[in-house]
Amino acid sequence: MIAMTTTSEGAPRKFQYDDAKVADVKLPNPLKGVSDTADWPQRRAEIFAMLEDQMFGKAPTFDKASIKVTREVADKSMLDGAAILSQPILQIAGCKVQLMIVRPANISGAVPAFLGYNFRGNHTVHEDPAIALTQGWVPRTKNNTATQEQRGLSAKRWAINEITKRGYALVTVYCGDIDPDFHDKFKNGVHAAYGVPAPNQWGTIAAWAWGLSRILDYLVNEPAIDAKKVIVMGHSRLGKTSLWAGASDPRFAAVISNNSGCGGAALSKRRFGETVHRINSSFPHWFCDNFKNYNNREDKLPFDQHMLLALVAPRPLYVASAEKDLWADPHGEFLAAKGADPVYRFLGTDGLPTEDMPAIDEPVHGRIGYHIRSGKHDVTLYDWKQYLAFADKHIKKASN
Ligand code: GTR
Repeated sequence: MIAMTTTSEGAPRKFQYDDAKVADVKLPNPLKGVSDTADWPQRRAEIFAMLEDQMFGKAPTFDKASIKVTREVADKSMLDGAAILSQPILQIAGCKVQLMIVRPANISGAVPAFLGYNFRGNHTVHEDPAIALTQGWVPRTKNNTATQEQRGLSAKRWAINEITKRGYALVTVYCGDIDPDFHDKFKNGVHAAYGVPAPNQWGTIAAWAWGLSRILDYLVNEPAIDAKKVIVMGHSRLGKTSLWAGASDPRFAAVISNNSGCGGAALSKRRFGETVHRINSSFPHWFCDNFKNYNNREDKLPFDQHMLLALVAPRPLYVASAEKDLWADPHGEFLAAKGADPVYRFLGTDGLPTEDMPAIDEPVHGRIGYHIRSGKHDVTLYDWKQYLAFADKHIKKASN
């Protein structure tokens, strides 16, 4: 089936949803020129430089000593006493970044954590009225302003009870605190402090990823969090972000991509579902301008997304798809994980322990984890249960 739809520019486009019609794509070899593990750091740097220059854009260096931390409210008990909520505010490059940290109340030492952005404000993650209402621009709301009615709106996407019960903290931040998700030619968010980016400099996804590293700069000094065990997680556009954060910053202990699709875990060269041209037209601010050179020219890309995944190696990596999320190309997400597997194996791990795409709701949890869940584009309790089992296996039980 080929479905017709329109881009935000109004141009009608055809999108491929029939796997049988997708040509077998030839993927660049991530291990090109590598014969010994000692060769990998140089090859890794080459791959990183390609993705940075041609896709995400280079982010500025940052002096972490310039982060100022304030607290407007004291820590507070949450989840009927089972958890503690703290909400430090970080001043980063002129932006006020409000953290929401929920940690288990029964553990006094530092705990491993999941770090991930939310789409519409910390107050949407749980209905607790103590959670600060987001102050900046918010999408899909009246006057782009957060309101009390939105409390807990996205709670289903955040398994806070399960996360804290299992001995992990959740650290979440509204992505718009770092860069609001609309194209204003880079006048707002952290871009404002650095000027309009050159064609090879950071778009919004790279800015969000950079923001996650700044938050990690802070977490290193946060006694409640074991900063060596921070798992960066994101859904959809924020899954593209978690992958680039994990690729850019080796301090992230593990990386989770939930339904990240085009520009995330899905192979671009397959042109299945969302394409490079479409994503660059609908969201011209997400990637650097150089990426637009590949609009309708995916065959010319010197890399594909399996190489983004390989940049996480040998750290634990989880790629999750959803059966009905064809726009994100579940099969292409699996094939990218499979394409990263040789690097994981080369570096001495079990990689992705399956040749063939697993059946629906049958996860595999090697050093690369993968599942395709029944249902649509979303983050569900099922997804979180897999991430927790994966984190228990690869992060919690691992020694520092
Ligand atoms: C869609 C976009 C996808 C995905 C998604 C999301 O509109 O085409 O690439 O990122 O948004 O973030 O929910």
